Amino acid sequence: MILRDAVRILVGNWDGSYTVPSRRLYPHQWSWDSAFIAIGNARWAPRRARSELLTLFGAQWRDGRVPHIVFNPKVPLGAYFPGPEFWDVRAPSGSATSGIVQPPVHALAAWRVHQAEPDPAFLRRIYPRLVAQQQFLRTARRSADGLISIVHPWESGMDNSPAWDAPLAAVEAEPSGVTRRDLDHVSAHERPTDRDYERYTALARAYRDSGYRRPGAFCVEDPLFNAAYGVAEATLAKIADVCGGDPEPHLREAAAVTEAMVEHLYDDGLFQARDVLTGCPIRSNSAAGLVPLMLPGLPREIVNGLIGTALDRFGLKDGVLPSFAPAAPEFDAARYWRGPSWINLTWLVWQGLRHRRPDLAGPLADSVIRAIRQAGFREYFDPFSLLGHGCHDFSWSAALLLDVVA
Ligand code: 2M8
Repeated sequence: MILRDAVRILVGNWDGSYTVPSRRLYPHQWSWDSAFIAIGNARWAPRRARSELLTLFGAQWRDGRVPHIVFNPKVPLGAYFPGPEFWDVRAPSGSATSGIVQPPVHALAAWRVHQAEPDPAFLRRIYPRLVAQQQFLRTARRSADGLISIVHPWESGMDNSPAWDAPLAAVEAEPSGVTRRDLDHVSAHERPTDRDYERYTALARAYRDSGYRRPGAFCVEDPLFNAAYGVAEATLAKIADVCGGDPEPHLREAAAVTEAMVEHLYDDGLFQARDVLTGCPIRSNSAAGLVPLMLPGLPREIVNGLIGTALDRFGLKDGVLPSFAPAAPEFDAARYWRGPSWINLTWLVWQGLRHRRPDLAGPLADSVIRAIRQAGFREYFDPFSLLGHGCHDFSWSAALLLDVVA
C-alpha cells in the first residue's frame, strides 16, 4: 500500500520528462531532487529515471554548471520566488534557470539507474556531462587546499542550517524585493525567517550581478557538498570503466578530496564547514558532517569517530536521524533544516553505513518507513514525534522510500 502510494505521488508530480519536488511549493525542476527522484524511479520506471537526469543535464551551462533550478515556462511567473525573472539567465538549451548549483549527487544517481537496468548508451551520453559538472566545480570553486566551496546557502541544499548562521550574519539583508511565496503553502514556523530570505536574496542578486562569477559575502566549504563531490569522482571511475574511459584520474581525485577533507574539515568526531572568507572553521552540530561516511576511502578511525558521534549526539539508534543535534541550543524540531529529519539526508548517511555497519543501517532504513507510515510523504518530520512538516506528497520522500525497501 505504502509503495503504491509512493508511486502514485511520483506519477502525480511527473511533468512529462522530469518530476517536480512538490506541485505547489516547488513547481519546477530542482537539481539534487532530480538525482534522488531518479534513484527511486530506477526501482519501478528506469526510463523515467534516465529521462529525469537527461532533462536536468539538458539545461547544463557551457561552463559545466548544472543549475539548481530549471524553470518550467508553463508555470505562471510569480508562482515561485525567486523565479526566472529574478535569476535572469538562460542555459544554452534556451531554458530559464537559476545560476547556482546544488550538491553533485548525480553521478551516483546515474550509476544506480544503470544498475537497475543496464544501459551503456545512457551512461555514454551522461558521462561527459557529469565530468563537465565536476570540472566546473574544480575550475570555479576549488581552493588551494583542494576543497570545493559554495557561494549561497541554497547551494548546500540545507538552506537555513544553523551552520550558516554565523557566515550569514555578515551578509547585509535586503528587505526590498523579497516576495515570499513559500508561506502561501507552509506555515511560517516551519520555514526560514524573513531575515534569512532577505539575505538569500541579497546574496543571489550580488552573484547574478557579477555574471554568476564572483561570490558575494558568503563562501564556505561544506562537508556534505565535498563528500558528494568525492563520491561523484569514485562513481565516475565505475562509469568510465563501462564507457571505455580511464577510471584512474577519477580515483585519484576522490582520494585527494577525501584527504583534504580529513585534514581541513574533520574535528572531534564530526566534519565541519569552513568559512573561506575568514579561514575559520564553522563549528556546529549539523548532520551534514556525517555524510562523508559515504566516501569509500575514509580512514577507519574517522569512520569510527563519526559513528560514535551519530550515536551519542544524533541518537542514531533511537530512531530517525535529525538534521541537527537535538541537544544543541539552535535545534528546532519543526523548522526546516534546523532539526527535523529529512529522508534524503537519512538516505545519504544510510548509504555510508550499509556496508560498514549493517546493524545500524537496518534500523535507519526502518525509521524512514516508520516516519512515512505515520505521517505520510511529508517534506520533513519531527525526529521525536514523527509529526510531518512542510509540504505533502514530496517527491524525494516517495522516491527514496522505494529505494530503501527494495
Ligand atoms: C529547498 O530549497 C528551495 C531553494 O532551493 C526553497 O526553499 O525554496 C531545500 O530543501 C532544497 O534542498 C531542495 O532541493 C528544494 C526543493 O525540494 O527545496
